[in-house]
Amino acid sequence: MALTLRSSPLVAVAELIVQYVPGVVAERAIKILGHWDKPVLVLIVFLILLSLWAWAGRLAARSWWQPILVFVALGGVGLLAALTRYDARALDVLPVAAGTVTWIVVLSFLTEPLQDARTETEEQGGRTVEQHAHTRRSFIIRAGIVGALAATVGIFGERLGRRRRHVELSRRLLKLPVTNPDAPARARVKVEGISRWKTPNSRFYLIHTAIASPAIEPSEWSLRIHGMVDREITLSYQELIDRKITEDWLTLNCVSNPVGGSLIGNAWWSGVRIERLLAEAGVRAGADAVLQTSWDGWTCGTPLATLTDPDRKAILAIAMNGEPLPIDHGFPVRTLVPGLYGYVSACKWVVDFEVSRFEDFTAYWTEKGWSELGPVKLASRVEVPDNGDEVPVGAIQIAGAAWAQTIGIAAVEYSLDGGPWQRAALGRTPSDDTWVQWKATVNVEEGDHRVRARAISKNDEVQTGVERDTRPDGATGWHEVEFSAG
Ligand SMILES: Nc1nc2c(c(=O)[nH]1)N[C@H]1C(S)=C(S)[C@@H](COP(=O)(O)O)O[C@H]1N2
Ligand SMILES: [Mo]
Repeated sequence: MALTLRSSPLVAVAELIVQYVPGVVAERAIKILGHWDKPVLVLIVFLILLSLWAWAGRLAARSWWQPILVFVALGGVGLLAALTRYDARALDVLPVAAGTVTWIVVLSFLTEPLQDARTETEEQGGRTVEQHAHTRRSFIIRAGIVGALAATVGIFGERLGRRRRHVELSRRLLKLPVTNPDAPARARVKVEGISRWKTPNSRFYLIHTAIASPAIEPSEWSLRIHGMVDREITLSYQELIDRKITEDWLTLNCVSNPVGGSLIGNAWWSGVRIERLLAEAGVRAGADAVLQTSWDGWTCGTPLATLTDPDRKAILAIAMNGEPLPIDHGFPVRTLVPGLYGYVSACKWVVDFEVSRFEDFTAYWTEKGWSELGPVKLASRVEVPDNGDEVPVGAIQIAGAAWAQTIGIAAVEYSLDGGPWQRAALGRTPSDDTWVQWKATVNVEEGDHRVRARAISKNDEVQTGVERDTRPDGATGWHEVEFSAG
């Protein structure tokens, strides 16, 4: 529930059964039960579980491992059900795993006094009435503790999940005036194994400090623009989406992305230009930053100039790839600023814009030693082949991506086995704010090989080979991949 997955493993198992029950049986059940069919099915699954648990409890009297086997088998069924759903995510493993571990721990906690009593009985050849009473008492106390804990966690989790489910429903029912184009064909180099140019929402990396994403109803949301402005503005969600919506491709990346890493994605975003809002508020002279605050209290400081520059196209985004922002990506509204790392710009669940000066505040990450300004660094990576791949001898395709948002990529070069730099072919992107795919064909002989890449920006900057860590302002260095041909 805390993870706010769509439904519990129990429901997943019920759905799995629905999938495999023959049509006639299902029809008969629906005829008899009407729309109670699903609750009844869940109840049946639960009753079956209950009897299997009781059985596992009985087995525990004889051996410690037999009930574990039962639990693991049950967990296996839950896992199968959870992972075969159409919208399965890796995270769906967690509730099942947590559940299985809980069963095992709780059973051994409950039966421990009984085990102790049994060893005593075996040693002493008999038991007194007091010993029986003692065993019963500690068992009942433990059962009470477990029951109370389960109830608390259950109620708390349900509360937590209920809110998110409601927001998720509001989100799905929203009809926003946005589009969802496919990736332009010319942007794609079409090499097998390369990341998709347009990252699907479900594959887009996630970074946030909140344990559970805030669940915010659009009706509850507002953005306050204040601080060094002539007129304070408070904007409701409706007022925001009634404004002119602009749309564009943008590649977002994280300052913590290591060389060759995957904390980067490219999507079609829809939103409202920030420069117009700030113009309405009237930014006062002397300001050089906007301190953005999220619903969950996270903050970031964004250079004011990047928000007021019309060429920069910074937006308050309301949609990602044609859908209202996913909750985890900042629903209902987040900020996006081309050319800046997320930690200084891409505030999710954003509710407050304070026009200010960098010298007057520190934000969440700058307080922890990360750089105040976070311009994206010119970078590239090799995606095909992957580290450790086996490729055939002869001509093979190599490919990857490069990015220098707002500046643009002029060229990508690769070097095979430390040889001279060669130019790769580039995909043609609609703007300089997205990553660029590159590809080349190389000839490889049998044996081990390595290939590295470097990008050259439209400012003639050549990506540096100097290796630096992500902290404090982004990693540098050439990405190299090792593979073998045979
Ligand atoms: N509220 C909030 N917004 C946030 C963050 C956060 O921790 N909390 N992390 C930032 C960082 S470091 C990055 S890289 C981007 C990631 O956005 P994504 O999760 O949509 O990919 O969000 C930014 N916005
Ligand atoms: Mo980040």
